[in-house]
Amino acid sequence: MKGLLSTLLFASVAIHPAWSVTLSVSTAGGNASSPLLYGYMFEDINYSGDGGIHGQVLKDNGFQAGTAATLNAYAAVGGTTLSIDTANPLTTAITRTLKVANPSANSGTVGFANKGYNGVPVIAGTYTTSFWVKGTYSGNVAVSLAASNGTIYNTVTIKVQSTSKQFTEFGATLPVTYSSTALDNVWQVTYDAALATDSSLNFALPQLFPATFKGRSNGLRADVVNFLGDIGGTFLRWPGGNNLEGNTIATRWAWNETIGPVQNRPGHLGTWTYYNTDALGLLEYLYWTQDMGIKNVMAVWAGHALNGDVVTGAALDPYVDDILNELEFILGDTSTQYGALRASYGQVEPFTIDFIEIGNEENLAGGCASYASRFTQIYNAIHAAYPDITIIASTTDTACLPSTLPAGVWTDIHYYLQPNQFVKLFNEWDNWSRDWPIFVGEYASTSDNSGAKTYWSDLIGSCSEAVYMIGLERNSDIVKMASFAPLLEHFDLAQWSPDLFGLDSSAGSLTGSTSYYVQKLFASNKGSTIKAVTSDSAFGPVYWVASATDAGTYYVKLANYGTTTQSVTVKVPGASFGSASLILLSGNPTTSNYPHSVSITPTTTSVSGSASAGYTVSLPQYAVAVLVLKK
Ligand SMILES: *[C@@H]1O[C@H](CO)[C@@H](O)[C@H](O)[C@H]1NC(C)=O
Ligand SMILES: *[C@@H]1O[C@H](CO)[C@@H](O)[C@H](O)[C@H]1NC(C)=O
Ligand SMILES: *[C@@H]1O[C@H](CO)[C@@H](O)[C@H](O)[C@H]1NC(C)=O
Ligand SMILES: *[C@@H]1O[C@H](CO)[C@@H](O)[C@H](O)[C@H]1NC(C)=O
Ligand SMILES: *[C@H]1O[C@H](CO)[C@@H](O)[C@H](O)[C@H]1NC(C)=O
Repeated sequence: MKGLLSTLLFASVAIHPAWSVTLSVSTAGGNASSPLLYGYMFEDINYSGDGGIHGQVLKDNGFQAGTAATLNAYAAVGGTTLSIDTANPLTTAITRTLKVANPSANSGTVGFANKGYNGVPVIAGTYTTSFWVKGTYSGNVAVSLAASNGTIYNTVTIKVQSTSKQFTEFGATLPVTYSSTALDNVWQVTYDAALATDSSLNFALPQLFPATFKGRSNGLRADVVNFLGDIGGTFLRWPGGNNLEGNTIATRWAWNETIGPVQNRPGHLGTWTYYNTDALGLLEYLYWTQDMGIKNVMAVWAGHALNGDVVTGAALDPYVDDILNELEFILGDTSTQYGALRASYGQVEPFTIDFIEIGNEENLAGGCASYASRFTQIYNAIHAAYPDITIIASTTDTACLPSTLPAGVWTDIHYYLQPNQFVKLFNEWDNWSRDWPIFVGEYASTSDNSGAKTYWSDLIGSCSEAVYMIGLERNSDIVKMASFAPLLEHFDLAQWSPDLFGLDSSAGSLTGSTSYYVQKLFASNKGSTIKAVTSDSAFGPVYWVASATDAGTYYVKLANYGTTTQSVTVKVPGASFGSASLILLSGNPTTSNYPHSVSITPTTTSVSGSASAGYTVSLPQYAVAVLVLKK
């Protein structure tokens, strides 16, 4: 029954008779389009934070998970014996360190390696590296990037004078001149065993960073942020997602455990089955958005964990206070307790927060019944202290919301669907109350039309997202923001697929899915006003939206959700343009991009024609395109 239904749905789309469409774009009037429409959603999932966008590339560097398996990220060099030592903690947060016992001969070049997240990236550029060591040693220590067969790519020598009394930190920059496509490169520390008068040395919290974005210490990978920024999004929703909520109240994302020197951050078990080091913490998120010049949509914990536990009424008060402390840390001046704490970490100037989302998907996992009261309690506290911040409720479901939403509140809705389901939602917002602003905080086509889970987006799925996004943009007077999710995955360590883009440890592995290119096409080519369009046929299989900038550039977005090529003619009566170009994403409908195998990317061609006679373009099956008309 299910199979028959999806066949019928598919057929109804595929046999549409139109082979050509003529659109006429009005130059007059139009609604203002939300300037923030296309942005990003981020949480640490599929190693998108640790092992992904965060710059630190050594795995289990603080043994935070506390399991024996964390030793698997390490390898002995020169016959040493490695063990996890709890008797020599670095700090009260980093309680486990690596004991490196010399071989019995107590001579030779010895040490240990860290294998990173399925390999350490070796990409030409300047790395920074550091480690703590305890134990008596006086002499040189070499820190290298090496192939798994022992071939050294680059080395830096550090003079180390350490004692058995305490941990001392050593660091260096490491210029890397070679890029490697291998997936099993390592970072390694080697030294002369004869110079270690103790039979072992303890190493703690080793760190390795490729070039970071804007050169920040404990920063983000510059290559990953640049790849993200290429999309052209306007905001970042963080730190979750389910990873904000926690599987239990105890494992929620707790802002105050993610700040300060990394050796003071204990990390926590994230929602997505692995331990987060929290080296990507509150300040790192704020630098991320500040350095990219995008807005914060910060989510705060709303008294509900994924196991269904909720905290309400007076019991919620301490958590509301905690949110106010968090906001004081971010926004307070240095005369405040938490503003002063921020300054003590090197950031004197307060940050800017424009949007706060209260919880995540509070309609789910037993959160609905209590959300109205939890939302109201948290809203009242934040709004009283920060009336200019726009507050977002994490569901549009009226059953879970206060009967009257306070003026100015936006609501968030999420969709993980099959392609045909997205196409059916094309006009979802057409009749929505114009007084009720919408944030589509997560969406992605995650399975094909038979229901089979997609591993990595193909053109059919991405085209269906484009159809849905055209519906969003047509309604972007009230659809204020939208963000695809999840954002990023480490290809070898993913817990959820598909994601927007991904990487592995090899050079050149950053890979945009077909959906990445749809996001980029849409975010990078948008006007400030939505223009009325008349046409000689109804929507489907071709969908469109037109917008114009104040300077008079017109963008006509097009998607062909069908199996036959469509000819589309676009006229803009009364206008005239000096150039017309088509940015087209097309290819085999069921093809996906993979690392080192990217076959579907946009192409740009110029289009002949005129505003009055029209510009005619050809849209292959499942193509997504933007016609750009410039004065
Ligand atoms: C070791 O691996 C590197 C990198 O893959 C390679 O260039 C080199 O030829 C290998 N050396 C040996 C001896 O196999
Ligand atoms: C963080 O705040 C919680 C209260 O929400 C408190 O129990 C905990 O001790 C704080 N952690 C640190 C490191 O200050
Ligand atoms: C929106 O309202 C119009 C006019 O009442 C109606 O024709 C149309 O079907 C509605 N669209 C949706 C998607 O409900
Ligand atoms: C502007 O918004 C109204 C709904 O408030 C809608 O009816 C109209 O079609 C929109 N105009 C354009 C050009 O999108
Ligand atoms: C991504 O993570 C989820 C949640 O941990 C897991 O269920 C899924 O199998 C993972 N996906 C892949 C492709 O590894």
